[in-house]
Amino acid sequence: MKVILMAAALFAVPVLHAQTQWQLATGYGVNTFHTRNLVQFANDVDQATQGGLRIAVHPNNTLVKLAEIPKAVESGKVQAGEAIMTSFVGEVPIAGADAVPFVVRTYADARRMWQLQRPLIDAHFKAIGLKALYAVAWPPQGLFSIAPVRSKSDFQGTRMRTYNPTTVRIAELLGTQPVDVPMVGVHRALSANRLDSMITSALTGVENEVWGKIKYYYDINAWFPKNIVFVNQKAFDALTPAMQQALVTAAADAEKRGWAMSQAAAEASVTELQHNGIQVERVPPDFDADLKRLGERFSREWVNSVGYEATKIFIPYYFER
Ligand code: PCA
Repeated sequence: MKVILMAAALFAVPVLHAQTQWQLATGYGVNTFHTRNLVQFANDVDQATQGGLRIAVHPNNTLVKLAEIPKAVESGKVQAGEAIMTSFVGEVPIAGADAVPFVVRTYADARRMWQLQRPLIDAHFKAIGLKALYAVAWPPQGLFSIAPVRSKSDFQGTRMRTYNPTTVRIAELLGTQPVDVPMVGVHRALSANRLDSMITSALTGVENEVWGKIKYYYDINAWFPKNIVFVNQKAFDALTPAMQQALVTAAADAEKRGWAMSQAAAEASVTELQHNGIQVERVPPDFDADLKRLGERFSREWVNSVGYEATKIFIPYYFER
């Protein structure tokens, strides 16, 4: 008995402070670079707080489905989440800025857009009880198709995979039928002949091994959507100041690391599509002009729906370089 008590006392020594355990839900798969980055972020927090704050990452929609993650964190059902920023547009219209087509064309511009968007996101998130930690861009969005695409009319009577309000509106403007499919379900939807085309990153094409069905990838470089990692503000406020600081520092590191991972994946994945027999092409000039017109129309609609705040991003973005 004495021995057991001594052993218990020995084990008790390292626990100097109470441990906080958080659940973090994400809608993306384990192997996606966003999730790998997130797991490293959680490990960094664990180390920096000496196990004081443990974040359990639940990938692949297992804890909460992607579309429901914002509300689940707002209500405190889970303490933290990662979602594509456009899943907030219903509550925070400015969150859609990074999915307006043909505005951001490079990673440098995507970073600039995030710098302009961040103060607005911080303010809106505060109002809904959230704290933004970091955001990382997906690689640029291109057009995948089973059949060659030469003009807008090729989309008539076809089905396009969508993943957010922007892709739904684009599908409508192209005259194709939107089919909502989560990223992790693209392979299955293609195998079941439910899709003819989709706009997403080359990386998402690679991770879903789309080459069985998809024959063409058009590098239209349409936009750079971002994922955002956020926590319930009350859960954050309940941490000790040292833990809060550790979390914010680890988030800044994760943001830096994530953008570098994204850029590396962007280049590698286009090559990988080619290696697997997908033709990587440019769209014909006439169709390109149609796409740009469609993008302009989308921008006008977006500015109109967001109102004055849109100018706080677009005016400095375009005129204060
Ligand atoms: N992949 C995700 C979002 C953007 C991207 O490149 C998806 O297709 O759902």
